[in-house]
Amino acid sequence: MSGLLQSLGVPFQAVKSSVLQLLTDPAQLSCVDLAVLGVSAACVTVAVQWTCSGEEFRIQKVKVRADFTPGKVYYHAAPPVKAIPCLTPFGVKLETYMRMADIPYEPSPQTVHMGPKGKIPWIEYNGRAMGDSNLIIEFLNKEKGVDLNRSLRDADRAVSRAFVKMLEENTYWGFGRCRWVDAKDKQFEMFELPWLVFFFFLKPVTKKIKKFMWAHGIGRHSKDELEAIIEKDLKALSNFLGSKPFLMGDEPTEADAAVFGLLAEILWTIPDSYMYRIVTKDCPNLQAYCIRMKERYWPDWDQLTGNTKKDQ
Ligand SMILES: N[C@@H](CCC(=O)N[C@@H](CS)C(=O)NCC(=O)O)C(=O)O
Repeated sequence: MSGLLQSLGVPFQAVKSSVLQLLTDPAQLSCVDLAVLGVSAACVTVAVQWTCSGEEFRIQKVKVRADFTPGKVYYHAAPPVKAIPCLTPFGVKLETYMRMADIPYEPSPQTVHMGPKGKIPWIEYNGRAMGDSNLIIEFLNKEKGVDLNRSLRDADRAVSRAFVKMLEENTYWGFGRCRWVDAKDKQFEMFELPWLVFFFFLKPVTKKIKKFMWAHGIGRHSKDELEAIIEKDLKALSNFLGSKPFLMGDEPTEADAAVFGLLAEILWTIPDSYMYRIVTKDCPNLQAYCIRMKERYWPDWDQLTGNTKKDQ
């Protein structure tokens, strides 16, 4: 170990003296200084690119705890911020599902670690890491003998699945653009995050979202075209919900976790967006639904969002 530190010491000294030279007397920079600065800049660029990219090589084996309690769910996503207990709709969805199904879970510490699929949320269960909210829900249904859809006929299950897929595979991208592109400069204030987290984690997400949206195809539409598509999604959801208390009827079912996950992010994290206007003004039944779900499953919402890491 000391050998490694010693061998790192030489390049570190070289970088330090070249940077000092650049800052104090750039006219006297030698060729060696220029080479050291060039190599350092290239290393930093590669490191930043690597950190911010979503390439396959970032998907790696995640470390799971060795001392787990058998049968306990260890939940990983983004920590609560001022506006919402979790910054990803899929996280709000998974937590809501576990609350609906009475499955206790232990949230991870206040840091974001991507799961086995390079995404959040994910869980650890009996020493295994598992990614993707839908696969996790299917797994927990079997493992814990849960079926929140037991009252549904096959045709209702089909409709419910179609709505969830519309929201997660289509509407979600409209939300992504509202939050990470259109409202990117408001996030710092909105989420009350420590400056470092905001600058190094949240800011680069804008670039990534644009890349993902382009690859999906939805990012190739003009702003007006995209907004018209998303408006149709939200109005379809609102029309189907109608005056029912929950998506599929009088009692909540699995789809409500996903519907609430996305609507909660729209309602509580992008207040200046057209999506917020649709949910609150054009489709007030969606807003009322969201408040109903929050009151039923998130009595600790204010406590979680009031206890963020600001100024730490
Ligand atoms: N299908 C996944 C979607 C999860 C997802 O897209 N999570 C986003 C945050 S909202 C993420 O981790 N993105 C990081 C990335 O794709 O690099 C699920 O249901 O869990």
